[in-house]
Amino acid sequence: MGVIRPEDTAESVNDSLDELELLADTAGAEVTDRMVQRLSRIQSSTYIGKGKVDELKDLVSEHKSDLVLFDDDLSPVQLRNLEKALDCKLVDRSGLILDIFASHARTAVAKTQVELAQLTYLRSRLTRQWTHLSRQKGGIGFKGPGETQIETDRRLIGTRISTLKQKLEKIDLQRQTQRKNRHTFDRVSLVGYTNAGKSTLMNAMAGTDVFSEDQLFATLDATTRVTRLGDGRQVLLSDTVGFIRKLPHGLIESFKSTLDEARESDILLHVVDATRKDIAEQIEVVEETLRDLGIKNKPTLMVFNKIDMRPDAERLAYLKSEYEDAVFVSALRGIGLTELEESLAEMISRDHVDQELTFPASQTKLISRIHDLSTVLDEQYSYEKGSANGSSQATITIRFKTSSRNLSELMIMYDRSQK
Ligand SMILES: Nc1nc2c(ncn2[C@@H]2O[C@H](COP(=O)(O)OP(=O)(O)OP(=O)(O)O)[C@@H](O)[C@H]2O)c(=O)[nH]1
Ligand SMILES: [Mg+2]
Repeated sequence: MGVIRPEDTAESVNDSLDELELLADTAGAEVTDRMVQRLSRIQSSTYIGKGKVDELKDLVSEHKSDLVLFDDDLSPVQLRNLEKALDCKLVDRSGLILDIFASHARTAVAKTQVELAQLTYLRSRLTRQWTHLSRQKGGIGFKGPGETQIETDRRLIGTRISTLKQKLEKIDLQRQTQRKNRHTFDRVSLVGYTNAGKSTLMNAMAGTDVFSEDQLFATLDATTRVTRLGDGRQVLLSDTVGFIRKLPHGLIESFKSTLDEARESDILLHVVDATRKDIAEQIEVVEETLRDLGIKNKPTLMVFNKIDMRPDAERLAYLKSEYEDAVFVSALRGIGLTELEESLAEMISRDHVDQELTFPASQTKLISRIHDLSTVLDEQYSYEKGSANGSSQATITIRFKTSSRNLSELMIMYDRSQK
């Protein structure tokens, strides 16, 4: 069930419903029919108009459907009223996405993040009359925590949420330490719409074996690997979770640990499925989600993927003129990967800056950090005659090249040492 509001076009709602159908397919449901309603005002009690509810009920009994999926998020009251009126299980878009995340979570981190997102979603839907949740047992709609939490109340959920948050904070700290230790490499993250081919590209570039599948949200946790580019330079490449329209906010927040990888990288590779007809919208959704995550102003290379599938020639020509620096690849067939690596290497060098610093040679920590984080171009010691007692102080002048991100860390250290 989709709704066309005055600000929507019928086409965009249709695209969104196509995607809901893909989501349903990924979750293991078979779609028998779809319905849309043009609405200038959302009905507070049932979201859609009363006449439409009756039509929907007829459709449900005609197909003997087990489930109605709503493309928009419903309030607890709307959910309850509709379930009652339709006498059928109801899941909204966020609920469905959470469900897929729950069944795809493999790693401990992903599982923790999904559980947190589910409970946040659940808590926002708890009302005094929340018995309808018991109907969502089995099949689509809350596997895992949803089911086990049914008998608990808000307070218990609250406690569990803080436990999970603490657990994730601990993981964040560990990951931060790990990331610190591998700072010398430039960091590149693959971002993009779900199913664009990020994991396939990761596997092609870094020789990894990340699970990739024609499914939405195949990847839920970050994988990072050192990879060597054509010019011999080594970078850290990370693959991470994909984005989608109307991604539940709680989910984004819960996935902070996984998305930190992108947040802290030097360069983003924005992977786009060039065969999609709603390409512009997918790009927009990714850019918007990145902004929501506070990931702004990162040097980004656009990578249009799946060119082996012969995307529409007109669209391709448009993309080439609109995104001059973009590369066109097939991650699956290994087409265009050399060009991709060349463009990436060039971007990295562009992001690197020359810097010269002079400070007392006794600052050994700063010296070794500079060596860790940059390519040292020149290093000179000089000895200045000290004052009265004739002691001399050694000064070091280092010239080095590093990424802007590493430079800011070094400058903080340098400024501190000057005090
Ligand atoms: N024809 C073709 N298919 C591709 C290409 N790259 C990826 N695919 C297919 O597209 C589907 C999705 O690929 P993934 O690498 O899992 O995509 P992803 O962006 O990691 O997706 P999520 O992790 O689910 O967000 C898989 O079936 C891939 O085989 C390509 O260059 N050409
Ligand atoms: Mg993936």
